[in-house]
Amino acid sequence: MHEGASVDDGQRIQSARLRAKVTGADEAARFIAPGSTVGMSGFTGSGYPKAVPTALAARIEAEHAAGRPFRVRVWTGASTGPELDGALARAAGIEFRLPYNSDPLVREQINAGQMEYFDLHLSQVAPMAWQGFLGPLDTAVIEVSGITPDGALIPSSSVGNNKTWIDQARQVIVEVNRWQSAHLDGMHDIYYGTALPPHRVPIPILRPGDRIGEPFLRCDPDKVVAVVETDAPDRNLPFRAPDEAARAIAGHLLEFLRHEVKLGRLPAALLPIQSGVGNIPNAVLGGLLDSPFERMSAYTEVIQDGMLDLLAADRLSVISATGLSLSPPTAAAFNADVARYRGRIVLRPQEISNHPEVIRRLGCLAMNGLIEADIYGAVNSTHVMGSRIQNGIGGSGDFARNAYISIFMTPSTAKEGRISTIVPQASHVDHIPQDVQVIVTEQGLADLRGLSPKQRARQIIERCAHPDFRPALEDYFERARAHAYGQQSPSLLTEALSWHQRYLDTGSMRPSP
Ligand code: 0RQ
Repeated sequence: MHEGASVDDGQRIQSARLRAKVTGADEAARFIAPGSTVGMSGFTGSGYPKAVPTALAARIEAEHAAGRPFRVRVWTGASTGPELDGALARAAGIEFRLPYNSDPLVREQINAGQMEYFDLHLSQVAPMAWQGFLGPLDTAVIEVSGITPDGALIPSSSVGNNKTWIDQARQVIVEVNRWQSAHLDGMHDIYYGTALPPHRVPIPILRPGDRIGEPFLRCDPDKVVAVVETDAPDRNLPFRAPDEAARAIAGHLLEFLRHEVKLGRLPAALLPIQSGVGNIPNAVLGGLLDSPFERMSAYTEVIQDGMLDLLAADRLSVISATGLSLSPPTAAAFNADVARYRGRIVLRPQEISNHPEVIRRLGCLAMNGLIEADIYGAVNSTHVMGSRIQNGIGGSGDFARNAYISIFMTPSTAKEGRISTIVPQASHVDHIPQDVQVIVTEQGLADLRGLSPKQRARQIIERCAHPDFRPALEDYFERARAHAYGQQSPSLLTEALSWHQRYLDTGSMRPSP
């Protein structure tokens, strides 16, 4: 705890100077001009502003109704919530967005060509903003849980790119959300030591729980043009109970980790784990709860329900992340009992939670989902049928390339069995085979470390592909071996993407009977 830091629940805004700037969301939204760039807080459905974006969307709709164009460029940490991405998209108010999105309407507009979307590694967003490639930032809209007497901002349930947005923006709008626990202070670690080359210095994190920064966001009070009070929950979707496939994937993965420990290739407490979002990663975390591994740690992006359960059960000793991503009941339970986790959760800027240097130094075990993998182990995490964006690369690239072991997991089929997630050639590549060491489906686990491309193909087809698609993959591979231009990674150029085309033509990748 930092002396004098904890906000009194009755008075979240302890700075008289900033209290004088309290205003309504509609008034605050008026500071945002058409065509301007807005840096919003928020990471995987947590800590995003709720009132100002909704008010901005209403203003945009009114302007459109009056025949006046009004769109903004939106930068965030990662995905946000319906009051931000959903509302602005419904108002047709987003011209350009970065970096990671999971809102269905935004996805639809990107895929319809109505919105430009720049999908980049999450660790690179802040450095790229500093490098000047993204252009100037006009307004930062940042949710916090409180304001200290001297005007420092106490972050809420995520940190994301908030430090950079506040530093770079010409003006700042602050939302103080009473729904967030008044006791989050001290959980954040805001590092002010980043610099661009040639002035860059090592990030001094040696263990996941190391604190290297400050608990609050610095913010020049003169830049704050409005403070808006809110009382609204982070809106994340509840997790599905793990189905049979998720449980099987978790089982294969835990067996693999036990085996690695037995061979002395991993310590008994494993190495710091990173887990992606979604139902399968959550099922794996659930499996870890019943596993023999003790005193584990996590160096990851988001804390989802399964991670918090591991922390509550003392199986995890510490978690470093940039945000929470909790289902509504778990978020309510967390808010009611934040003290229980004090000292064991560190929330950092995403530039640090996902920093390749730290991930490589700590030796993270990266576990992420995928859309499809090909027989050589190239992974597509982002584009359905090669061109339609699902979410974005998020932090999967930061972790996959730099992990000690990079693991990808997926059910072996999608869309009620009409799609094989193991294909002759990935229709889009986010992770090259060198960044993909283990692939797990409910069918089994392929350990690809040390294998040549042809050896990888045999493992992936045999261990990971669904039996309904395995013979066709074997047949493709054998014919590619016989007829390809070269024998390092044999492929048949006119056939490699034919499975995808068949899906587009017939609604199924299954070979015609
Ligand atoms: O479609 O929504 O219409 O039902 O894709 O798939 O099975 O619900 O899987 O939620 O775990 O997401 C890769 C998208 C997996 C995610 C991805 C369809 C499927 C469904 C979603 P519906 P599921 P998940 C940390 C790390 C990149 C970012 C990342 C992701 C929908 O893991 O976004 O890892 N990863 N970040 O039916 C056509 C296929 C398909 C397919 C699945 N082969 N072809 N459709 N689907 N496979 C977090 C952050 O970075 C913030």
